[in-house]
Amino acid sequence: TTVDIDSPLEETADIYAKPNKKYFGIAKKKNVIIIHLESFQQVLINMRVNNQEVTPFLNSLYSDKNTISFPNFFHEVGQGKTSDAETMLESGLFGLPTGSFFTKLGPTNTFQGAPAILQQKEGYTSAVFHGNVGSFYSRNKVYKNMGYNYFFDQGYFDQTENSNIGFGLKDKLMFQESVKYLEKLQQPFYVKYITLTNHYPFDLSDEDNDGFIKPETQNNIVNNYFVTAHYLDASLQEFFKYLKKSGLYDKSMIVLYGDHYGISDDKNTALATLLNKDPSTWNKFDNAQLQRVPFMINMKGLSGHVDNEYGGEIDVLPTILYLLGVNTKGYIQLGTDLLSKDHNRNVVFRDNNLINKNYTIFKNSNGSFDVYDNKDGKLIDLNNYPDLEKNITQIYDKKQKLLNTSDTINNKNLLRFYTPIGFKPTNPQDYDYDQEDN
Ligand code: GP9
Ligand code: MN
Repeated sequence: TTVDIDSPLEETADIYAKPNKKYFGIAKKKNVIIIHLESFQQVLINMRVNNQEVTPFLNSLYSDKNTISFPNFFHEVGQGKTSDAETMLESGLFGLPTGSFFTKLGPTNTFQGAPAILQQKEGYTSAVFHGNVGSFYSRNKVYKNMGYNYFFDQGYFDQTENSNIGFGLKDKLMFQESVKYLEKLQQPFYVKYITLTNHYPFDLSDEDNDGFIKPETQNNIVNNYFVTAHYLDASLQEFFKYLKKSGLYDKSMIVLYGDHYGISDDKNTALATLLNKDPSTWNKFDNAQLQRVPFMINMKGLSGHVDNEYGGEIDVLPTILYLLGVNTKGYIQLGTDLLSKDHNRNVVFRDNNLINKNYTIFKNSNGSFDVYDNKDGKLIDLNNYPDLEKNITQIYDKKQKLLNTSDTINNKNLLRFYTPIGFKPTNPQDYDYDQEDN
């Protein structure tokens, strides 16, 4: 069989947004610190429970004078959750419709990954910090294919009897333990912290709770979610304190994003009571609104504001690269810079449903569309708006093609046949951090 690389390439060639001069390169040669907020939903920002702020530090960061915040930013993962959020961030391609990209394809596929691009174009050193074992999601293999210089997994951190919970090291300890490595990294660096404590089933021991009183909905998972989110928030506050004290803050751009929901749709009616919404009228429109996750860019000197642009995880890589002054022309990346005037404003979920500024759009199994007006959450009778239906069909089909193209590129490992001009293919053998390869 022949592998048709040309057609996916042609289909993606027009996905390119002209950089916004105001932002292009404003973070050039700065360190980049990505903070992956595990299971963290935007709804937590500025939320109060029992008269306490759930996430006081992130709230302050959200409206900080040096932060650009995107309240209309959505996760776009399927079953691959964390792994597929990482995939979008590092590769600019979507994760998979079923299963985890990291587990299924990450160890064998060719990437033009963010760490490799930044190393080659701007001389960045790269590293990941994560409190779980390195073989989880095959990260120890996938990161080599992405060009990560270092991977500090659980084995690199001091551990005591009580230092782990759930999948691994508690977030506060992960940040603390990372410092001894971070300080030795060659600058500029591109590092990613993948937090872990705010993960289902959201367990936290009492000694790690600083007195936060959890809500009392009928669902205990929902109640506990607020406790671990509060803990994650406090761990970030400590880390920022360190960054400022050490002086690293002044030389860095910090990017925070939530990877996916923490509360699954079937528990959202319990959440509804805390949002002063009526659980009895809760529907798929409401579920879709809760797929918002944080996306914030914080940097000294950045003129901060809340940017209401609609976007999703697929847009993170081009956004970051543009801020660093790296043009992505010639790279197969399927999102667009959120700060560009050409940004594509239709956000596609991994199940192909859509959301944009005006509408939340679902395709039914019989082929018809359910379209909700974002203004009032009401279902629109498309019989009265034939042009709208036509327009939505076009957008849906275009995004379906985009997801299919991404799947083709990934499933057939097509990037092994395509190297952008000026990019040197990544050799996983150049990297050695297989402390426990199993
Ligand atoms: C595991 C962690 C969780 O190391 O990243 O992954 P998830 O269950 O959220 O996909
Ligand atoms: Mn996750």
